[in-house]
Amino acid sequence: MSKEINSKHNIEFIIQSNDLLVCIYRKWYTKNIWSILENIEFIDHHVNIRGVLYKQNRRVYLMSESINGYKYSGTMLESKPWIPEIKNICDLINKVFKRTFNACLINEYIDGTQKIGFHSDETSSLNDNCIVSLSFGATRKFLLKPKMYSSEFPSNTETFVSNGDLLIMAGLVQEKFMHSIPAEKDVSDKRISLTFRSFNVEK
Ligand SMILES: O=C(O)CCC(=O)C(=O)O
Repeated sequence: MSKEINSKHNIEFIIQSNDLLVCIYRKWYTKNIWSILENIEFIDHHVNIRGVLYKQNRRVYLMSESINGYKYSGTMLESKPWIPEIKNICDLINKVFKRTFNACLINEYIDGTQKIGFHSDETSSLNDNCIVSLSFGATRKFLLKPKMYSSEFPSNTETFVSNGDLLIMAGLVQEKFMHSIPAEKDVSDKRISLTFRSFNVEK
């Protein structure tokens, strides 16, 4: 087992049913790569909502050599080449979880004023519905909200993501749920999340 990951798995199942899985491997990644993450030249990305461009309340950076960019919310975020350490993490996750992730969308939340509202991720350009997020820095709340409340899912779910935690969303999670990292006025530290996805390769 690689020294970068914690071999004592502490898995927390947040949602688990036939076709849905949300779980968190607590303190999964143990290596300190903060200085590498802090040197990323994050981008202020804009999204297009009903013809109006809005600056996202967080900065982002996309790494991939398989796609030219990721189109979401009406605009395109261009891919940059991999940073070797992050490519190594991608390879490690692919090996451990038997996936084929080929892109990493990185989110930077400067402090608790920055957030991502309830949304589900665009999966039509993915060849695998599984999305994995690895957290660094500040602990933040992570919320899940069913698109349709039911007897099985009658309410929203709240958990948290901390430094080194690996969150997995698989199966029909994007179809049936929305997720969010809400604002938290008491959080003064930065959080950076690496979200790994497997895109259909562009010809
Ligand atoms: O920061 C995170 O862990 C979640 C990010 C997210 O929801 C997304 O990139 O779609």
